[in-house]
Amino acid sequence: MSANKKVCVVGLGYIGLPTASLLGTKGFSVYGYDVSQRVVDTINRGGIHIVEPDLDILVKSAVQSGNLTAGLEPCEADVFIIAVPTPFREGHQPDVSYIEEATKRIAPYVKAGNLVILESTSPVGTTENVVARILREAGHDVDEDVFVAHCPERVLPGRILVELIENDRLVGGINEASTAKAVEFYESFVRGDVIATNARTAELAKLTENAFRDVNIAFANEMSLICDKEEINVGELISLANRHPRVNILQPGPGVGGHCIAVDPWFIVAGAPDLARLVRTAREVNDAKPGWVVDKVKRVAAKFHRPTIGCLGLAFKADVDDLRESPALHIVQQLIRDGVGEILVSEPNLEEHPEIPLLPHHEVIKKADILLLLVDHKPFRKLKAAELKEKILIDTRGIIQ
Ligand code: SAJ
Repeated sequence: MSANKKVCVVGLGYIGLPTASLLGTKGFSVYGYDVSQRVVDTINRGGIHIVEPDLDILVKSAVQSGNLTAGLEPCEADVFIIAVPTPFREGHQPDVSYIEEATKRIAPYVKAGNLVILESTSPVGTTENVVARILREAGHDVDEDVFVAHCPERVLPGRILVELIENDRLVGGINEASTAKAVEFYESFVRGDVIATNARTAELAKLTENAFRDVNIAFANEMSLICDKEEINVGELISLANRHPRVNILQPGPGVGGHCIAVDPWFIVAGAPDLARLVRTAREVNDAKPGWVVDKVKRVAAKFHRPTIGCLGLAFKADVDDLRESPALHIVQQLIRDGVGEILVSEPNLEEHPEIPLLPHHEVIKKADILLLLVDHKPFRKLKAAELKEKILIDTRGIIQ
C-alpha cells in the first residue's frame, strides 16, 4: 500500500493518537476523529492530552506538515482504524458499545475498496459480530468489496512509539482478502513481522498475551503472601528461582492496574466462564492484593498512636501518570477512608490530584513514621535502605535495598 493514502483514525486516545501521528509522519494523510472537542482542539494546535515519551514531538511535526488533522465527524478515507476503549460493565462483562458506536458513525463514509481495521482489544467474535455486522446492515458488501480485519494493539505504555514500529503485528481478517489487505497496510510502516491469521484467533491471541502476564504476576503476588508468612524475602526468592534456565517469574506488587491487564483477562472469562478457571483465579488473586496491603499497613499502624504514613506513588505503574485501575490509588483512598493515621502522598508524575494533596517525596519521607512504597518510579528507585533506617518500611515493589 503506497503512502499518501488517506487514513481515518477513530478515537484519539492512548493508541489512536500515537498511531495517527506516526502515520502522519510516514506520508499518510491522516484524519483523527474523536468525540471530545477538547481533544480535537488540542491536537489541531499541535498539542497532546496524554503523557507518553516523545509523543508531543511527533504530533507537532505531523500537524505542522499538514498530514494530521482532527475533527468531531468522521470523513471519507481509504483505511479506517478503530481505536476506542473496551472497558467492562457490572459483573466483568465486556462493553463493546464504543466499538458499536464508532462503526455506526463511520459506516456512511465507507466506500467500496476501503479497509476497516479494529485495533481495540476485543472479545472473540467482535470483528465479525459487531464491526462486519454493522457495516453489512448499513448496506456494505463486506464479503466482496469492503475489507474488515482485527489487528490488536500490543504496545506498552511508556514505549508506545518504539513498539508501534518494532513489535510484530497479528493481522486477522474476516476473510482472506481482508487479511491480505490489512497485512499490506501494516507492512508499509511496521518494522516487526506482520503475521497473517483470522480475526477470531487475533482477538484471542491479544487477550491471551495479557492473561499470561496477569497469571504470571498473580503467581508472584501469591508467593509474596507466602513469603510474608514464612518471613522470607520474596525478591530474593524470585531472583534465585529465575536463575533456573526455564523459570521466569515476574515481580509482585501492590496489585495489577491499568486499563489492559486488569481488564482483558475478564473477556476470556466472560466467553468461557466454566473453562477459564486459572485466568479467573489470577484476576482474583491480583485484585485481592491491594486489600492485603491495606491490612498489613493497619497491623503495623496499630503499634503507634496515630502514625504518619508516607505513601510513595499513586500511578498504576512506574514512570507514568496514569491512575486508571491503579492499586496504589485504591490503597491510599482506603487508608484515608479508614482513618489509618495521617496520610501523606507523593506522586512525582502528577502536578496535583483533585482529592489527595501531593507533596515532594523527600518531604513525605522526612515526616513519615511508616513509609509505604507503592510504585517503583525512577526517583524512588534511587532510595537506599540505609537512609530510611529510622522508618518502618513497607516496600510493596521490593526495590529498596
Ligand atoms: N506489574 C506487576 N509486576 C510485574 C509487571 C507488572 O505487578 O512484574 C503490574 C504493573 O505495576 C501494573 C500492571 O501490572 O500495575 C500492568 O502493567 P504492565 O506494564 O504489565 O502492562 P500494561 O497494562 O501497561 O500494558 C500491557 C502490555 N501487555 C503485555 O505486556 C502482555 C502491552 O504490551 C499491551 O499492549 C497493553 O497491556 C494493552 O494495551 O493491552
